Amino acid sequence: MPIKQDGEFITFTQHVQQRQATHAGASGQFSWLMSGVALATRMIGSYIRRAGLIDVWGEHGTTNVQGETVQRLDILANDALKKTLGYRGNVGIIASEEDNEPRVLQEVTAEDSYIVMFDPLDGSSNIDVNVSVGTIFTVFKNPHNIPGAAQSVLQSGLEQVAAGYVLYGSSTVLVYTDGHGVDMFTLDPQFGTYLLTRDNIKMPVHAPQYSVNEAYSHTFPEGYRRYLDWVKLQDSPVYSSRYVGSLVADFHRILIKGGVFFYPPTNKAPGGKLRLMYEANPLAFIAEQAGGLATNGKDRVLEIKPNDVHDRTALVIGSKKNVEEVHRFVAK
Ligand code: AHM
Ligand code: MG
Repeated sequence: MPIKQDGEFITFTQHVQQRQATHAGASGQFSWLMSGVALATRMIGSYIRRAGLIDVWGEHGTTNVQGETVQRLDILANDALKKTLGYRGNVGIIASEEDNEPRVLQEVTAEDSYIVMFDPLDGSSNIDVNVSVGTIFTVFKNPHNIPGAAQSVLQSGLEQVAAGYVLYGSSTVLVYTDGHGVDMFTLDPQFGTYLLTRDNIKMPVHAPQYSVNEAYSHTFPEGYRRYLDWVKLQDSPVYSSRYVGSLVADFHRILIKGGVFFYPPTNKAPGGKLRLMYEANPLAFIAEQAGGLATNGKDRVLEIKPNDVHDRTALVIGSKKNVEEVHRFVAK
């Protein structure tokens, strides 16, 4: 129930609590955890809004485990999440794009302890130029029978308990699923809280739009190149392309308006560029919950078995019929 004229509203934390209340024996720990994620993203959003005024722009002078240049805002965003979740007693393990290894925050023995994985600031190339960036997160149960954080995090996307992202755009929105549909919350800057603005979002089944970094197309596998030839010949409807270069922004547009995003294998990234655990999986969970599809060009993303927390994957994600169109060329 989005905000009504009479001023009735639901905050993100209320929403999570209400959902939890329907689970028998729920302890409230999960909503405490999610309120930590929400708080961290408000902190990150505030750094981004003030970038240029406070000294946070530019490179940090280091590279991460994946060999990418780390931006100063990447570090601030990572720290905001780690510190906030560190105070939530039910987070056993966290894993981040910016850290080499999953980190055990605390040895939690309670049954309802969780693993949280995130890309603290997605869309690094857009940080310094006022283009939308985002935070992506996903939550798994912490399996107590598996020794070692590195092994505990290697669960397929089907095991996700909840996932979401925050898009720091012209407004700040939090999109969230707990496996019972997709809901969207908008940050009210005056209240400093996320309010429900759209519930049970369903993606259009098809839209004449595609999103890809076409400059690399000469290095894509042949099927993707044939799709790109085909799509330009369509005249009813004519397709258009949109590519922000921040996955969260490109995906969000598709969630609302439909279409397809794909990042195929390239010469530079033969296994795909995007990270399975904290980029593809959470967005795949949301896409499917909204009636869309997400694959690696062949297989369902959510069924891929990870070998490493930083595994990469090719990604084709979006409206059901658009993904099927890409598959007609690619999945052979
Ligand atoms: P990042 O997590 O280091 O920001 O990298 C992921 C980003 C995605 O947001 C985006 O879809 C993609 O990289 C853009 O890559 P490219 O610049 O190769 O098109
Ligand atoms: Mg990213």
